[in-house]
Amino acid sequence: MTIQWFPGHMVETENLLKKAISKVDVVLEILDARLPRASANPFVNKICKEKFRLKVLNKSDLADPEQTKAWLHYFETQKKTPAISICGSQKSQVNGALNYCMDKVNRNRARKLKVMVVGIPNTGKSTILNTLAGKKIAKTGDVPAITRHQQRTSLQNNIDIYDTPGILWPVIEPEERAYILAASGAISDTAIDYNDIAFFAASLLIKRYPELLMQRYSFLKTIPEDALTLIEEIGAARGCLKKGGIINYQKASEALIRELRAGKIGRISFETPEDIDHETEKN
Ligand SMILES: Nc1nc2c(ncn2[C@@H]2O[C@H](COP(=O)(O)OP(=O)(O)OP(=O)(O)O)[C@@H](O)[C@H]2O)c(=O)[nH]1
Ligand SMILES: [Mg+2]
Repeated sequence: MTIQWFPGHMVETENLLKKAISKVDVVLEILDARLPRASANPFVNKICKEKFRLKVLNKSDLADPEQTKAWLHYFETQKKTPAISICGSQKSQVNGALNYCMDKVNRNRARKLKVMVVGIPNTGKSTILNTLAGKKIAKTGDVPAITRHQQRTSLQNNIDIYDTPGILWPVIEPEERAYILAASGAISDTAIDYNDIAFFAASLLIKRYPELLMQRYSFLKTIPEDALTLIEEIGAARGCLKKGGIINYQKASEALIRELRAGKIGRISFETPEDIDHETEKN
């Protein structure tokens, strides 16, 4: 299975970024802390080679803190791009990310410094802009592709910050990456089958976070042996039933994904740096 969800405004944004990037001083690449690798758009890598770029692992309040630590260590060992983890609504943390960049770039204070915020959809780019501005300038929302046009805001200290629409790429492969992105909410729910996303998420939770599952779903007597069993148990307990008491898999899947995305099951990371090591070993 491959996912194709590349609406027209993403093509326009790619073209805009290609042109605008040469005039920018700093790039804040906003990643999702729960999926720092899957949420990194290869296009950003390509166009930002010559720019000072900070990888910002946002939504760290939703991610497994141990894994976020491991990811920051991983990026440090890569030495290509500095990385920092933040929660996008926390002013001190967002300012910390901007100040980190200010310390690294040679700045002519007479000229406005241009900071561009880029990344895939729904990683919190506009939230970060609003936090920096101290007021709601950009529209935000928990579905992908809220921002459709670039938006500039002037901050104090002679800084201009540019929010941009989230961009994906034409064909998302491999399958696991598409599932990770979908489970996080970066891909439109219309582009991929909900049951498939829930199956993927349920398998991941059983394998990596069984204790959190048992805490959240106190009706579970034992750790479910597979994804289907978990979804069925959730469906039965939450009343996601069709006529005759048959499990409504769509509704049960939606319940699981909704709670996972909202952080109700706990702080969960969808991938770890070890996954990369294992892939490297296999190749
Ligand atoms: N828990 C949590 N939620 C966040 C954080 N940052 C943003 N959000 C939420 O994530 C959702 C997406 O935020 P946006 O700022 O609209 O994301 P975006 O990257 O601008 O999305 P597009 O414009 O669609 O590309 C919103 O519901 C935000 O409230 C964070 O650090 N933690
Ligand atoms: Mg936005």
